[in-house]
Amino acid sequence: MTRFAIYFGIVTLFVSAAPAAAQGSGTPSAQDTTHHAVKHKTTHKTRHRTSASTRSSTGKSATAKTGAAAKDTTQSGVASDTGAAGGQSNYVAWNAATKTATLKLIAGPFVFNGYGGGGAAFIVPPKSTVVINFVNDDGTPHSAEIIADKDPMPNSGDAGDAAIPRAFTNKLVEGLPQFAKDNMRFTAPDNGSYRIFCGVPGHGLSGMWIRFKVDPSAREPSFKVGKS
Ligand SMILES: [Cu+2]
Repeated sequence: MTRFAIYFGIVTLFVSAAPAAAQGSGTPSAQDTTHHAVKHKTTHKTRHRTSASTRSSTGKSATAKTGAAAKDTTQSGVASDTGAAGGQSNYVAWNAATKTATLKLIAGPFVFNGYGGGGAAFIVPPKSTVVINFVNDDGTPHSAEIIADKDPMPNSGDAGDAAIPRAFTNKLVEGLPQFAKDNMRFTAPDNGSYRIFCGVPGHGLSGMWIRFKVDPSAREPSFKVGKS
């Protein structure tokens, strides 16, 4: 008797829940449709990137992953300095012996090192070894990729479309979470103008990009503020 009552209760529950579910998914609003389209595109791109992501996972040290959240005082200290125009040396280091130009690239809310919309440029000598140490200092996921300096800017990152081989961070489309780090390392070409942009969908178009230039007349790297 009680068993029947429970069974009857479950059946009633299913029957009453069914029309509500059908109603919910049966008539999607226009907003829902676009949202789904974006989601689909994102997952597709992410899947597309997985083969390329092996580059980052092999090149990355374990400390970059685990130590990121624990100690980040240096990064946040520099990040608070981003408003100051004179803070170039905080971001750039140069090893003349190995011709290695290192940039600290701090992702903030739609900015890199406090600048967006091409408002700053990382300039390096030709054929230098470039190391870009990316850290996300923001609550929103971000990434970085070096792309061609041309419009229209793509909506999202694509490792296969990087203007320089290996010049992109891990989780290019998904974005690296807050305090996560990744390093990219590549050899600069002879010359050229590029953009460092965030590959998370919509971020680059919202202004999250700065310039990257290989200048044949440069003797050492610099981080120059101002549109160029
Ligand atoms: Cu971003």
